[in-house]
Amino acid sequence: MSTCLITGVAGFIGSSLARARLAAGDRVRGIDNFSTGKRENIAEILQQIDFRQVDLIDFSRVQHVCQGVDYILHQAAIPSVPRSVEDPLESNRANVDATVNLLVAAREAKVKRVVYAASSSAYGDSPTLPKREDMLPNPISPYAVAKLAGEHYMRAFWRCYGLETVSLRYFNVFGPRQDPASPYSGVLALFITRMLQGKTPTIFGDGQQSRDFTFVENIVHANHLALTAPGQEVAGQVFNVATGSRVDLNATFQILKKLTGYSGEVHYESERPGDVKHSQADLSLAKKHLGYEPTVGLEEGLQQTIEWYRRESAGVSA
Ligand code: UD2
Repeated sequence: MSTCLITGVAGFIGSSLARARLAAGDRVRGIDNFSTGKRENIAEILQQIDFRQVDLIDFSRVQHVCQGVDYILHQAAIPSVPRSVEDPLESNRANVDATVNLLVAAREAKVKRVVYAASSSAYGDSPTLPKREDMLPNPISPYAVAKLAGEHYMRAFWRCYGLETVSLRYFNVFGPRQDPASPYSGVLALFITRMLQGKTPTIFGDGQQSRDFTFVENIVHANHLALTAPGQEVAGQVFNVATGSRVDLNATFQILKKLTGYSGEVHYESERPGDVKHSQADLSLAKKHLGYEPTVGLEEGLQQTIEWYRRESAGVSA
């Protein structure tokens, strides 16, 4: 039985990974500092995991938590482009310093592999679509720079110390348990919860910006493949994880209208600084080396997500 450490386990991606690793028969250790994660995301699995409230900035505690660990799924981060534009120091601490601490501790503890939640934001505003991993990165926000720095550290720890690392560039992940409560929340969590409440969503810019929105189950699947693929296929590498298609925000709003039954309008405000215009993944590399194929498409993922938020709001008000 392997012990898998999940950082950011109380986040919506980390908590989905924890459930999947438990189902796969792993022993799961999870850490979170609750800066963006939520206790309720792990409430129902708390008895099955070894949870520790640890901040990755605290190096001696990170060293301790890595003892006896076979694999790490590193999800802990402070996401959000606009949040990083407002506070680049915070973004750097939580996304870069924390990652370096984890890598040093993982190497000392002889961890077998670290899989890292990298971001599609690394591509920035380069015009070519779809985005391929061999394109020159062009990050345009502090968040994008920080996540890209994490990737480079991953590769450096493979090259310099032989620690097996894999970076998965997630493209705009959404799904159940994603926090809709912050102005920095992902657009789909914000739109769905507002529209279910009959409140007007806001589009920043003209709504023609497009995203490769990826349902969280695809991310869980890719992490499983990244953990189990032979080292010679994946160590030191970066892979896109997405659906391979894109949809603009105006069209997304129309799809959500149909799925939620919302009959109101959308409000437009000026574009956010640091925002990327278009994003879409080329999945050839992930297919070739990980055997990755997306398993859940946009509409099906949206339906599952909407159902989850509906049930949550019914539960909260009951
Ligand atoms: C970036 C990354 C994504 C992930 C994420 C973490 C890109 C292409 N994607 O997502 O992979 O790392 O950061 O935070 O860089 N918007 C509205 N109304 C709202 C909220 C957002 O119009 O109420 C717009 C926003 O301006 C942007 C789009 O929706 O154009 C998506 O925004 P987001 O915050 O959900 O994610 P994004 O693309 O910054």
